[in-house]
Amino acid sequence: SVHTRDQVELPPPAIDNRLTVHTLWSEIDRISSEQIQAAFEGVGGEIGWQLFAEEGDMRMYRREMEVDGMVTDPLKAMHKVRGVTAREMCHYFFNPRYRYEWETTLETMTIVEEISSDALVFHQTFKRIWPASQRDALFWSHVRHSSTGTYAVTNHSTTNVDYPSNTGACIRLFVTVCLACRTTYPAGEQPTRNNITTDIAYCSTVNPGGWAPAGVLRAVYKREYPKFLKRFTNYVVEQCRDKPIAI
Ligand code: 16C
Repeated sequence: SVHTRDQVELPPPAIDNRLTVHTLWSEIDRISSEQIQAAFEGVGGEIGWQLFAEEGDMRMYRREMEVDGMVTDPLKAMHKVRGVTAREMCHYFFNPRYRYEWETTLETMTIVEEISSDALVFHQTFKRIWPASQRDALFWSHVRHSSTGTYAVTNHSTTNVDYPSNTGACIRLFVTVCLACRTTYPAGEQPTRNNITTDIAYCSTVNPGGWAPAGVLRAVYKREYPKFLKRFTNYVVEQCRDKPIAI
């Protein structure tokens, strides 16, 4: 059939009208714009990004930062993947149907609200990191095609009366994540799986929300962020291999 890969569920090329009338719209629009704008900005200059992982085309940088004694090191990763498009990357990152297949830190995921085809609210619980308490997060997630040809997913913590924080076993953490992607192919050619390259910028800031030992936390993210980005990008390449290209 023509809908071999649920074409209707790919990230839409324009913002869904149902999102622009939602109470979260102004926040979602502002934070997504800021994140996408900053995503491809370089890691040179004075802000002090330190390279901590490098493998093939993947580079990961962090800045050491503490807020109220808690490690909140911002992370920035750059990667290059061949054979898949920016839109496909964002489709697999945004759509909850695939999340358990690539996200290894997850214990549970609940869709709290379906705002529109391009915005959802999630509650997630994560695997516990010994000796800290288990964490959960509540965040909106928005996928968009921006004017510069970039596709991006932005995730940012929010609140919901039905999901109060710090009432059960979990401590609520706070997250701002942006996966921004753009695809290039040789001028004058049609895009195919053999000639496209997608540049990826992944930025993440996690505030643990309560006590967690700094050394353990830094050791965990140094291991987990590279693992995530390699696993996720390999997953998308595998998923797309025999499917028609979605630009
Ligand atoms: O962006 C990613 N995933 C998205 C979809 O799930 C979404 C998720 C954001 C949450 C990121 C916070 C993850 C905290 C995990 C804590 C448990 C880790 C268990 C490790 C296994 C034993 O945007 C991909 C996210 C990749 C996350 C890498 C791990 C980062 C650790 C950061 C430090 C967490 C502090 C926890 C305090 C105990």
